Amino acid sequence: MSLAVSPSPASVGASVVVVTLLDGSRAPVQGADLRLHGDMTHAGMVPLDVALQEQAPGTYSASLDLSMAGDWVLAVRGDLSDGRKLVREFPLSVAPAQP
Ligand SMILES: [Cu+2]
Repeated sequence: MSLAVSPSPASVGASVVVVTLLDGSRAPVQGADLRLHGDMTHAGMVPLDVALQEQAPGTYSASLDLSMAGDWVLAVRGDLSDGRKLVREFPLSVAPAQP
């Protein structure tokens, strides 16, 4: 699984996250039910929780509003169509809003 955020590098504001899911032979994994949970590494933030929509085979995306600069952790959790579960965390450093 890989995760990309645009704009890149990430900054405060509207962003798009794209998760690419490939199997062991690098074929796209279709039909997964994926959610993204975003939280910061300090206490007291309201976390983000969004569903990722499959845009193309094995490519899932969602819009995010990154509300604060600093260190985030984006956790992707999901159920694959064969019943397996998936959890993976991606650290993300978010810069202040760009002018
Ligand atoms: Cu914060």
